[in-house]
Amino acid sequence: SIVSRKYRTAYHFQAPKNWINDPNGPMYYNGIYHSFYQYNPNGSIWGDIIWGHSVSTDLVNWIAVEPALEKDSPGDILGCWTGSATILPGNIPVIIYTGGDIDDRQVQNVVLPKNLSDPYLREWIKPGNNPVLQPVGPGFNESQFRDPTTGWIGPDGLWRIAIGAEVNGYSAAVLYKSEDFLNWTRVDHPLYSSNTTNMWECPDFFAVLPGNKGGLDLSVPIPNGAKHVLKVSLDSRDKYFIGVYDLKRDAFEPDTVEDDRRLWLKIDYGNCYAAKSFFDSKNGRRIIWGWANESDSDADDIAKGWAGIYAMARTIWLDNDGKQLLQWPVEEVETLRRNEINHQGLELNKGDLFEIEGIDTAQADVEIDFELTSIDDAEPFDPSWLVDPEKQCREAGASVHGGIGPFGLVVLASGDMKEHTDVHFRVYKSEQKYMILMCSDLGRSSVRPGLYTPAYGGFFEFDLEKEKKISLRTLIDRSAVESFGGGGRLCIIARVYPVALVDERVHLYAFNNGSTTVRVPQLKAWSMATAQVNVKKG
Ligand code: DQQ
Repeated sequence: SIVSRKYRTAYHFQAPKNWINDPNGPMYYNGIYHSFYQYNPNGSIWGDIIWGHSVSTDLVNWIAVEPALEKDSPGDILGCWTGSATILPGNIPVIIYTGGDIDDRQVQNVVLPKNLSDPYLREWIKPGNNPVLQPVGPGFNESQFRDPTTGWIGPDGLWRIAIGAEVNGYSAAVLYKSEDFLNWTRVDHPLYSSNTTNMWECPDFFAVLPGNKGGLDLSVPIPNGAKHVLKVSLDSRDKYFIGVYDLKRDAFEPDTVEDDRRLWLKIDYGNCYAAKSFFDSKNGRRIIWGWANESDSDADDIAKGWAGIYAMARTIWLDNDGKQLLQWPVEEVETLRRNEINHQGLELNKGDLFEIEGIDTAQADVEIDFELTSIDDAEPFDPSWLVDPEKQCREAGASVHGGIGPFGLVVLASGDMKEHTDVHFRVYKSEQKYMILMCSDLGRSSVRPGLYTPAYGGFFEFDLEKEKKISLRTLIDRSAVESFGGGGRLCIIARVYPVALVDERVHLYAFNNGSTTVRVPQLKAWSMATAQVNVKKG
């Protein structure tokens, strides 16, 4: 239908049709990027899950090939769930994934490519060893044992993987060792565990060097000075710890852990889950993919005939101070930029709305810098806000005047302004520093009833004395609004369904509703071309 086409994204990853959820086994191998994905071949809601498969040379344009994994063995007859790819010595990729087995248990299986000379690696073979791991052992819960990580090499030359599990009521990233990726032994302690949460889904474990945008390959020994990151998925978000991988104990030790898990850092503060990263050996960077679900109803998804997209592939690295990850859309996405428009030296006074014209405002990339004319009016920051930034965003929406801010972008707005999505900042004064609240407010994103329209948000620290400009980049892609604040310190992807997108031109504005004037030294925006994302030929 027309509605389905209007909300379908033009350059965010999607399957040709039907439901997708978690990204699986992303990898770069012999010139090709592979995206596997949790896929329902029979409809646009979750179920009958197998592994869809698409290939790309640039992470932007994708060709759908046949599913890589079907549920056709006793070890995965109830579903081929999430897993990861690892490149073994001799340049042989292997996938390890969770199967829902014939006894309704969660087990881990491996598959190997049938033909290494097929550039797309279309066919995968299930060796007789499967399942290679079963949920047996003290304290295990056989329906909470899934989502193996990519393998990494330990100092003893053995492979390690971690698996999300519930053990004795704890959430754990359980640790296994193997010489050949087929025969695994459980290590007597987890990589890391915690008693504060539900089972950790989709753990991701990788190494990073502070302030270094280059990624690290886990298949080779990790250089000195590296930090490790453990990402886990829970409470509908991807949360992470930065710490050290203690080689003697063979365990992960976070630098800090807040007791209140609402304070744990997030990969994305919006609609993003089950993110998975991989090392891109072509460009020496680490890339992360996350799943952005729909936020309409099942009935809408059935009517659309598709559901689920991925956030743009993002380069991910560790900030100079080692305290948080930074992310930025892979530079390949810039190949889609068309007809650049450019404004300099704008001034936005209280109540100003500056229309950004001359580009396709339904498919755009916007980069805007904000500079404060004064910081005198910054309101005091209250640390208790940190546990629930969404509440802050809801209560201090774009229309609520503040001291400094809200200022930002209004996107996908109808001509009468009944529909609009607001991405904005507010600046608060904390003891030594400034705290910035970034929000993506969906409260007025659509006049359609029955949609999930939260105000997503998060806080990040900002040294206003040193860094003058607060930057915002927003990728607008029909039903996706993906924003990067402070150079990638805080990311928010949202899904929106404005009616205006279906039958009129949508508008884009920069705005300021704070009492302090803000300058925009630089604003650049582009139309984004439609990428070839799994388009069916003919
Ligand atoms: N999705 C998969 C599971 C995983 C969950 C099933 C996370 O393996 O735990 O589709 O979204």
